Amino acid sequence: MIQQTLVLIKPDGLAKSLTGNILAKFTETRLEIVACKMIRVSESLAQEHYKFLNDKPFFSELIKYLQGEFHSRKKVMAMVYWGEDAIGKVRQVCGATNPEEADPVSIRGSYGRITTSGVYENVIHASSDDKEAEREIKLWFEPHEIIIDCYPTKATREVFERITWETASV
Ligand code: IDP
Ligand code: MG
Repeated sequence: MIQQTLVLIKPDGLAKSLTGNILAKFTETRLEIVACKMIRVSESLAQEHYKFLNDKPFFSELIKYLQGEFHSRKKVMAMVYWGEDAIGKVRQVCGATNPEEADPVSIRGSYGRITTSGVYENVIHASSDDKEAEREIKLWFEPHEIIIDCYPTKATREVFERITWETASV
């Protein structure tokens, strides 16, 4: 089945300069990147992303972690991978949630760690099923940021202010 899935390179993966290594590991899936951007993650976005874990004892640390509070740069790289069985293939390369238990050749097994305060710094996020992928992709991306039509869209007419370049390109 053709699927799309959300992948986030979390702040630890970016702070450790692992983007190239992570993308290289994903090339073996032969999936296609159909969207990609760098994001400063707000508290509300982090809380919405992980809302199903909000009763866990590690929730507040997890929100700080995703926002980059424990790393020098507050940023996350968000991507959509697309292709045959994308969700399972990406999860396979990603590895288990606990980096100590993850397959050592997986991304989390190779690069993840558990901090002394118990945060699983597991380098990346990957959607775990179709429903989660749809919710997460729609949370992190607008339709125009994705180069394929993965979910139905509708035209809207809204009036709002936006920031633009002060001068034209030369
Ligand atoms: P997943 O990322 O493999 O889908 P989830 O259960 O959805 O795992 O958990 C989301 C994130 O919450 C994990 O990636 C990890 O960063 C963190 N997390 C999950 N379980 C624990 C835990 O027991 N201790 C600390 N952090 C955890
Ligand atoms: Mg999950």
